[in-house]
Amino acid sequence: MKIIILGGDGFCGWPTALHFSNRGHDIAIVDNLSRRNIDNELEVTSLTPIRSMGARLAAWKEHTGHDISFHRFNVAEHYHRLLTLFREFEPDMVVHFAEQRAAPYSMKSSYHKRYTVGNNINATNNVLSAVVESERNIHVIHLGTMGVYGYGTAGIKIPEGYLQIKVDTEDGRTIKEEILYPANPGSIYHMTKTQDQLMFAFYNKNDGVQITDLHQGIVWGTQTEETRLDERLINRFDYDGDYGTVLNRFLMQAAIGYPLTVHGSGGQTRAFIHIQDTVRCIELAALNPPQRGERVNILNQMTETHRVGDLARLIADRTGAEIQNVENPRNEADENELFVENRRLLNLGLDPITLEGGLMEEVSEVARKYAERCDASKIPCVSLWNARK
Ligand code: NAD
Ligand code: USQ
Repeated sequence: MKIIILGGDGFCGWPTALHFSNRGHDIAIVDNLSRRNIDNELEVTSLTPIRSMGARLAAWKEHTGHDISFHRFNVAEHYHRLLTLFREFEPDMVVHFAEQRAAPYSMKSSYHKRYTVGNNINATNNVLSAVVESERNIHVIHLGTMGVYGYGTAGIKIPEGYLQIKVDTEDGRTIKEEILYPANPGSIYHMTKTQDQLMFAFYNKNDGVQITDLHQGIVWGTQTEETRLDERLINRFDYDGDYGTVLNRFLMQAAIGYPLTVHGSGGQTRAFIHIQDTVRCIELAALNPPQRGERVNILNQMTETHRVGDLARLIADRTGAEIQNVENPRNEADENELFVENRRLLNLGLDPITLEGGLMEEVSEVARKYAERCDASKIPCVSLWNARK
């Protein structure tokens, strides 16, 4: 297949590009390097020493003989470059990662809110518009989030995208319908993902665009089969208060002897998936596209759920790290249950990497190895959701 990876320099996009390239697909990466520029803005770097795109691609060619082309432009702004690429490269599939993905970053200030909304919504609309204008049958795979559902369960397992409802009519009949699960975003970033869902529903209904939306949980881990081949291919590892996600932060904090920063009581339950499984799930989605005319294909891309406090205890038990309950900077429930339906990817053949299995390997292979690169002053979360309360 010919595949364009939008956001292919990022944490999920880079290993996905290598995974598909390794399987013989023809890959083009698009990225405007905005994530690297945000590192400059926040005065922090990936814990792992990520190389320039040129060095990454040269190392990949050296190891595998495969070429990957790189196109540096802004998907949210440079519509005609995107359309031209669709026309000239003639992709069968586009994987769309090109969004600002950190909830804390999206809540820092009005600038960050506006940037996140403008970037994410325009990027998604441009992708869909260009697919239509290119007049090609391109399967769009989007990386969405479990956060579109909110983290409550209303007493049911969160279904894969659609909720079955029954509505009583005035003339006494009961109508059964399936609707998009009601959106309940907890940050500006998550809100953009709920708006992406509406764009997918519209372009799918109006133009028949074939779309798979993967509602992914929090990704942990760093390396995949391909990024491990050479240090020049290493994946990024965010640990700072804005971009670091909870489990990777705890792993790094344990490695440098920093008390694990549990927000509030730690009763928040979230969904998780290892980066190697992210890549496998995207491949499964690629191999099983929706048919033309079929509604948007939504799959919950997560393998386990955990309470944040339990994760901290698990890591503390294994590493001897201390735990510190810090005041929660976010406006979120301190306690929630989370039951998630994830049978669709399991039925397609996903065999998940478990936290039990992969945790300590991650601490020693990555977090301890690069611990001296950590700037501990960047660990606290300084983006306050509830500053006005
Ligand atoms: P990331 O920030 O590491 O990667 C995103 C990449 O997209 C970056 O390289 C960035 O430079 C690029 N990009 C952003 N806006 C762009 C634009 N307008 N034009 C061109 N390139 C642009 O993020 P990630 O962790 O790889 O996440 C990728 C996707 O997966 C996101 O959409 C995110 O919402 C989703 N996701 C991530 C996680 C996670 O835990 N990391 C979990 C669930 C869902
Ligand atoms: N948390 C802590 N301590 C920390 C950091 C976070 O207790 O040091 C808590 C947060 O308060 C929150 C939970 O851990 O309750 C998860 O936070 P996170 O930063 O790991 O994840 P989140 O903000 O939800 O965002 C991440 C990705 C995002 C993706 C989302 C999937 O950055 O792109 O969409 O995970 S999900 O959580 O399923 O919505």
